[in-house]
Amino acid sequence: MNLQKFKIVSDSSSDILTVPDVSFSSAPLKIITADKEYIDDATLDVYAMAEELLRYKGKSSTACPSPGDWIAAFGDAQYIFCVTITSGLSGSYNAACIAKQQYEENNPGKKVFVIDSLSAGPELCLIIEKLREYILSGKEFDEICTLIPQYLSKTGLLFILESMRNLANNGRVNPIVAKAAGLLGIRAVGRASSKGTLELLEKCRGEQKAFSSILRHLGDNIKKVRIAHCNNESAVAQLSSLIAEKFKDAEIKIYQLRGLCSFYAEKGGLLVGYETI
Ligand code: X90
Repeated sequence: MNLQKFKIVSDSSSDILTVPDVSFSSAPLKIITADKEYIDDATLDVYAMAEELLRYKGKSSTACPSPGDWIAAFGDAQYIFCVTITSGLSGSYNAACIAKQQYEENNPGKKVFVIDSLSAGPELCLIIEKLREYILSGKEFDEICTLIPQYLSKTGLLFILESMRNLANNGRVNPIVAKAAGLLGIRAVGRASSKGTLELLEKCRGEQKAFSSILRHLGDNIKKVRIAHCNNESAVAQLSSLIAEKFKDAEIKIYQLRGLCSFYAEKGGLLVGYETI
């Protein structure tokens, strides 16, 4: 096996900055307000950004990587796995496909496999972990290209949001649906649909009801869980112990969302990526 031949690349919606043992680059998205532009890279103070955005009442938007940004992230690797945020809500996947075409044309023999996660955050994290596992176990590029779409059929994303203001203001969710999460104490529980769009499952009064809803929607056969939060340490700790209680053998990891997901999930938001057996 020649490890150096492989590289994993994702946009910053994966919240991942490094991958142990495997070459990795992140293509940052941008969060834009009238006052400033936040670049979602390793230097961004995500906690501070989420607090600032909470007070900010003006217009804000986001921008995905351009094909040129993606090509810069590819570097000069021979075999690249490129994981993007859902094409249902972002132009990132399209830009990555254009970048792939250019990169392969300009570098005969080099190959890029673009993976539309149809999701965001922790589900991308699981996909990237699986790619790493395949690469380290010595699988060939073509074999991994066949295996990874099969893996995607076993993963999913659930979420709990306290506000959908930024999602609605940027046309990523129907404003009527967004209202559900706008009321004090109401949590919107939802999932990434099979088309990679946001699907509301339940409106829950209070955090505990939202946790029960997540446990119910996780089903019965959970192997791995990745929970990411936007400035909500206490909720993430509670949810993770409830999941650990129900799924004794599940491997659970928790972490803080980075910029793009924090912008859309907003303060308090929780994203739950899972892998079923
Ligand atoms: O500017 C861009 O191209 C980025 C647009 C991204 C829009 C959606 C980001 C969602 C982040 C929020 C809750 C999870 C929803 C998942 C639905 C697939 C996370």
